[in-house]
Amino acid sequence: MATVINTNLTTLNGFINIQERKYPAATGNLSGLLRSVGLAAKIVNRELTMAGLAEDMMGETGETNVQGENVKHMDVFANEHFIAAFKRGRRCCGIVSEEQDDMVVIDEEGAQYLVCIDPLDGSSNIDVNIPVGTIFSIYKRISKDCLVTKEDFLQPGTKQIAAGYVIYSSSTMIVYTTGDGVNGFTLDPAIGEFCLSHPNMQMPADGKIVSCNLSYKSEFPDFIQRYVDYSFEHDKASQRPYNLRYVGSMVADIHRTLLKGGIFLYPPTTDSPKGKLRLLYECNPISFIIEQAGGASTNGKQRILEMDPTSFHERTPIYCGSKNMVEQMLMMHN
Ligand code: P6P
Repeated sequence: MATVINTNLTTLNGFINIQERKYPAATGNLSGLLRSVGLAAKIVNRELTMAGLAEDMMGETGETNVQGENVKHMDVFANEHFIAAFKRGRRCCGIVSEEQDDMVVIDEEGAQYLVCIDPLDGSSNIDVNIPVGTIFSIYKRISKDCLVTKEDFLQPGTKQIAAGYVIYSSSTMIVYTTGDGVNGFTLDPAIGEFCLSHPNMQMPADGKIVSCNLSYKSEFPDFIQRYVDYSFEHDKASQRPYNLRYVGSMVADIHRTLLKGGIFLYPPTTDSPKGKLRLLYECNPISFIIEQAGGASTNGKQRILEMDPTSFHERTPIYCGSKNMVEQMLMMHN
């Protein structure tokens, strides 16, 4: 019997080309920027898989970043390689990174796109081999005939052109959206390509998983405490108590929520009265993906995507996931 050869391999670059052809006005610049993400993700992935063997890649640099967090060697590595990839790709006019106090201005004639990025989120988990991620958000600049400005980065999340994350785990994946659904690509290290593995990802409207750091429960707003108590009551008809699953690495918790349904909660706490997670390069990109996959994402008062940012590193509470679970939670508020 003839060998059946599976040739319908869709690589990330092939998919980007297909998507680009859907838009006759496309210049190919966004495609080039997305390819830069793919390249940098492969470089970071290679280093992460060997970090335990390269003595100078584990642990901390001894510095603290603008967030006041201890900087890990891999944070610096990821930050430098994503910035270098965007500069080499020549489609980017500016970058806001979790690892940089101020914006990175790139004097690239004609470049229309800017990137907000968390190069390596959850890096405190690297030394114990817990999944970590890169989170990115792409906007079109609004300023003209000048270098990129602060206002270019302070657009609401609804203006995002694209957003995505890389999850470095048992397999390494890129999950992203350009506003036309969400697609997931798994890295095949043997051929060095991200291959389409999760086309048109849709989040279940209902879920049975709650994801939050319960050690802060007594500090949560009342409505969140009520919702958490509701989630863990025994009620067979509504399949409660829900399961508690919390990795403590946002991309890992969000990826599970996207695939299995559930709700992810990071409310304000005493240490983080405005919430811990950053609006520009964590909550906005994650919220764009979640809404594109049919879920919901709110700060308790409004859609995360409708918030008007006022500073590069501002934080926000975030409650996101399965649409019906988020609605149930908001009912506790009202
Ligand atoms: P906590 C990792 O440090 C991070 O920024 C996110 O990836 C994660 O969701 C959150 O913080 C975990 O915070 O306070 O529960 O350790």
